[in-house]
Amino acid sequence: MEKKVTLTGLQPTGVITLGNYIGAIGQMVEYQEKYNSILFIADMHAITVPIDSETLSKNIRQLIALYIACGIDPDKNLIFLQSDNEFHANISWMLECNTYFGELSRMTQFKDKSAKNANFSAGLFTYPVLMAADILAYDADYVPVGVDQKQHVEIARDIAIRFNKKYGDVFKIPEPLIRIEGTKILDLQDPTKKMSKSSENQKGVIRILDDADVIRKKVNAAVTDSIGKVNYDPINQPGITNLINIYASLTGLNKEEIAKKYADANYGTFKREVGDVIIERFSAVQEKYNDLINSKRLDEILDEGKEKSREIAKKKYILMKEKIGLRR
Ligand code: ATP
Ligand code: LTN
Repeated sequence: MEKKVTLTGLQPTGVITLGNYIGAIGQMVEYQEKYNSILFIADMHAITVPIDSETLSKNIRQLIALYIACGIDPDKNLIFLQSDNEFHANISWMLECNTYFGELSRMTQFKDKSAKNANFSAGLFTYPVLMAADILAYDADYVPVGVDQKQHVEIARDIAIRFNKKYGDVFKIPEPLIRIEGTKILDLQDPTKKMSKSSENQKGVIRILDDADVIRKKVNAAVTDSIGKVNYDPINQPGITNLINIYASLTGLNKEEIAKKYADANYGTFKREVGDVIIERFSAVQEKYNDLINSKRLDEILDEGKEKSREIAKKKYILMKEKIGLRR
């Protein structure tokens, strides 16, 4: 039986966080054994908000190195840069003409991000259509994402269904793949907010290249509550629940097992153990990252990915043109 296709992308908007690692990359490391995996860098999405060019190009290289350092195997995954493949933007335009203004206006990410900036770009608004192009060009069966991106995968489905109805069978209908545990890792200082790469408050965000002592400090300073018992309770104990989610995602234990294991422990002890598992996991990643960041191997991986991804997306682009009635 042919393997199913999983596809996901991350934006090069900063050093990836524990949230990205758990919500996106960690999943892909598991899936690469089972699926035909495609992992790309959504650099065209990153320019929907202001970002300076030097930072962007540094982030792109860093993110590729981090993918691999986190265990993404270039022999098992198609790895590429979105901007290396012009068919994404071309396909996106044809999809945009089959997307409603109203449905894009309902996207919560757009509402949140546009509210932060009086003068936001049109790209921020059409962002989900480019994302639909990323997914639909490769006939992805599954799109592993954190829960915040579910709505975008759903709109990709809606657009695909609409396009197929109008023009015939062109796209496979993708499904989001969302893990229950660790699906949304929260900011350690404000557990009502997700831990985000572009967050301004550094203390609440653990980054994959943070030193061990920095990680230790951030975990120790995580906001908790006055209940004093390690318990999974998102409403009354959001901070501790977040730490349980982190611990669960990195150890494979479930939340009941963790609550039981730490039933008699104080928060300090639990935080130390959470810190230990993060430090252990990240120091292995950092070692590999340092070997890779300046190596030629990275460029070879990108060149290969560019060629292969263009080959696949071009086929879909030509089929779309033909179905729409444009000259092939
Ligand atoms: P930004 O701050 O630039 O919006 P981000 O940290 O939210 O970035 P994205 O690049 O938007 O990250 O997302 C990359 C992937 O990581 C997505 O699949 C997203 O769902 C997942 N992800 C992001 N933050 C978290 C989180 N806190 N918990 C779990 N998954 C997350
Ligand atoms: N919007 C996503 C990044 C992204 C993506 C995609 C994820 C762009 N294109 C296609 C999955 C599939 C984000 O911000 N995390």
